[in-house]
Amino acid sequence: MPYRDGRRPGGPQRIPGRLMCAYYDAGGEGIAYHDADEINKGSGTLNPVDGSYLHSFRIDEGVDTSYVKFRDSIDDNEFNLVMPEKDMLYVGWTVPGEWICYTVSIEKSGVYTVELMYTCKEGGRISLEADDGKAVAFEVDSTYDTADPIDWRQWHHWNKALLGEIDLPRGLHVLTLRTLEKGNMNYAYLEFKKKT
Ligand SMILES: [Ca+2]
Ligand SMILES: [Ca+2]
Repeated sequence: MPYRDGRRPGGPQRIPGRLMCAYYDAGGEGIAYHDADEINKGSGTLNPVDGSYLHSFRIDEGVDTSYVKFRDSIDDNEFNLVMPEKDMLYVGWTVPGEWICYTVSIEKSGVYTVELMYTCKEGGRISLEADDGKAVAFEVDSTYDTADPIDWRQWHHWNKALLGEIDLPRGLHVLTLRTLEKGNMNYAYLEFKKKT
């Protein structure tokens, strides 16, 4: 799947389907997102400023973004529960109280299952809400593995899990993803499937 240029969002993401978490809306702090600080701790900080697309992705924004690295057993490690896709962008450095907006085009009203491709160092809790509707909270299971001797890699144990269900309205809406508890999670994508 080709990645759109997140700096110029190419229109709403579609539901059912995969919602790429790094492709949040334009508009900046307080409008499209709230982040704990103004720095992107991935692009331009952890990842060097070298002009490459993945290293400079949304470099001037507060949301912290990085990408799946298939080298040195960073993200291609033996502790993954589900292997992520190489170079897949994700939102990391998540802190409780942060939120991110996504304009979505929803094909049909109804109940959708929600899966998350993620890492989670210590368990956590997130929520989703459409427009100013009722937020639905989801528990996120920890991917911490005591067998991994490298402490920083606890942020790189990927999993894809069914979080639960959400009732969504048809048409164009704004979904808000909130980090409620604990943080220390990386969000690659949410996957929505219509329940029949
Ligand atoms: Ca930040
Ligand atoms: Ca953050």
